[in-house]
Amino acid sequence: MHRKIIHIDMDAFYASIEQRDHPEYRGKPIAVGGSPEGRGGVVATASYEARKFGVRSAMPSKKALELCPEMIFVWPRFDVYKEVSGQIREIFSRYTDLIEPLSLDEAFLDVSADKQGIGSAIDIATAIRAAIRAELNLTASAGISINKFLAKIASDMNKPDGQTFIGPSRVEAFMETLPVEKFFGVGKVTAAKMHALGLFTGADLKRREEAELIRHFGKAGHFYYQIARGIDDRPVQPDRELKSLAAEDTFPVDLTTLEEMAPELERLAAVVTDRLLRNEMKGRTVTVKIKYADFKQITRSRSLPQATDDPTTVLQTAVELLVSSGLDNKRIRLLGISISNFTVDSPTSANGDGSPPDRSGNQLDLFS
Ligand code: DCP
Ligand code: MG
Repeated sequence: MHRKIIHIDMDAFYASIEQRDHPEYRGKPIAVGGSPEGRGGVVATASYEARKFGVRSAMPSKKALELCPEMIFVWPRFDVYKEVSGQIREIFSRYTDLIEPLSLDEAFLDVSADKQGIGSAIDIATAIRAAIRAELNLTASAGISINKFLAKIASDMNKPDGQTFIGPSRVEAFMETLPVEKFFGVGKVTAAKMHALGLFTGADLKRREEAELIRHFGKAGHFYYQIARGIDDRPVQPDRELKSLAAEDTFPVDLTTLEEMAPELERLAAVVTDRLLRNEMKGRTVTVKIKYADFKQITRSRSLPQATDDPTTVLQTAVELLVSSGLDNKRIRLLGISISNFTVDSPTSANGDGSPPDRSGNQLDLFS
């Protein structure tokens, strides 16, 4: 028996809420986030009208304005987004007790038990999206399949306001044509390495022995071997708690000097603190992970007197930890920063509704 997994993702989440609440923004290109004049202003998300101009999440607002001169910039209202997030979760809970939120606007649902006796996962997804539209005046997209990996990919295939079903009989053919870039956990460096090995699609991966994939990719090799066959047994975990947020990067060429490493740490610090900010979390412990050219790996941690979400503080701590690890004659192939020991702004949890916070970008989750 296959499981029935749904991945739901709201369409242009922050922007759709702003358009719903401000009729004058409807049908217009809007960007939620920092203004183009403000220092460090970036777009959190853009309405679909704005995306036609090429505007994307995380783009500097200045660039967004260049691409789309009539853009309306809207200051985010996180309290409202959290409230809506709680409302969509309440809708999910009518259809299943197994809900794993990934961020404010995204969750996995295991609907195998079919709480309402609706009959099919496709119909359950349709009902959930209809309820979101009717009650909240917002649209969501859904992916329906036999596991998390496929459901997540499917929810993106018919966006906005659509859903895609990848049934058991289609799984094998679907995985064979899927480009390796779409595989969870495959970043730019891994993709380049796969291409160099002649691995471009799921079919290419499937032709290799598991031992070979593990030799090239370590523990991840096992995951790639399984997923190329459409196998992903990770359960939908309703109350897994987030212990740390991490970002790391493997470099195409080993780094040897602090001058080369500092900009990388700066970028990693920006990524993790951005995630903290998005979840309204702060952490007290900064950990630096260092992997050397010979694959030996160390971590160095320091706890700060106060929890922080400040990129400069995180960067400074990370640089100090890196320097104190000793850089003489070292060749470094990977650097990572993680933040742990969280305090949460709101009294209950990061999302203000008792639900766990965003871990969508937490790559460490996958292979641990
Ligand atoms: N977000 C952010 N910064 C990013 C990416 C996203 O602040 N770099 C926020 C704003 C989004 C929300 O998270 O509205 C959800 O992210 P999604 O990636 O699901 O993007 P959207 O829901 O906005 O659009 P889509 O229709 O593509 O899902
Ligand atoms: Mg979304």
